[in-house]
Amino acid sequence: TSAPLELTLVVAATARDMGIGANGGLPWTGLRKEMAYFARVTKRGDGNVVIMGRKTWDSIPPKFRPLRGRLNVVISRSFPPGLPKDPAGGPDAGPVEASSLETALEYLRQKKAVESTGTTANGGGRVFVIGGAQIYAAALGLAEARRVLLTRVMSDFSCDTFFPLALGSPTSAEEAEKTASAPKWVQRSRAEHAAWIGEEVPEEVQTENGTEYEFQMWERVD
Ligand code: FOL
Repeated sequence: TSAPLELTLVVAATARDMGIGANGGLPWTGLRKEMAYFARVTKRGDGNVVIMGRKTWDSIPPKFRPLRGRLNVVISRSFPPGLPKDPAGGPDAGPVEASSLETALEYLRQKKAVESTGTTANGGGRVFVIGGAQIYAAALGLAEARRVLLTRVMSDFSCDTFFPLALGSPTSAEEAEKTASAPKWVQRSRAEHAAWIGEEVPEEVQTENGTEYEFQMWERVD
């Protein structure tokens, strides 16, 4: 009876092995413009949501959390089971505490349903999954996961946490065999990417503090 909730994963990962984290934080420091892109894209529009795991929440500097201008949903198995409660407080209240990704999505679906009756605002925006590895894996197992905004970091960094999907790495025949039935992901053009995020996407490789990276958008086709 309502449009299915769409999930967009947002991630920065090393090109070689999809590394996303080290020692509880990001593998790199000082990619300030990259982080600014993350903030702009997840904020643009009204009523956007960021879903993250508890370890990712802990990794965000306290002065930046909850991430401003977005409804923050944090997932931990140690939160009470069942439908999460609305957060107390104003527009930057939160976070919403959910015991699983599924209950988080159920909460957002209800919020959307309520919103469409005109009873309240919020919940009608884009839903971004911002990590970490366990939450990305759970999201990628759902039909709702439609898109990945990937920042491909060309430099190598030592990582202990990895994005659980290879995007844009050459696929061997054996790999192709075992992934034949898996969802197919395709990279969208720079123009399609720009249209979706609502801002220009630079064509050239970005460099900050000697680290090269590139902004990409991937979509699932099935
Ligand atoms: N996706 C991308 N593209 N880059 C990332 O760095 C990234 N990081 C996470 C998830 N997806 C990502 C998870 N880690 C903040 C800190 C860590 C973090 C996510 C967000 C954070 O403090 N964000 C602030 C911006 C602060 C600033 O401007 O420096 C925010 O308001 O979003």
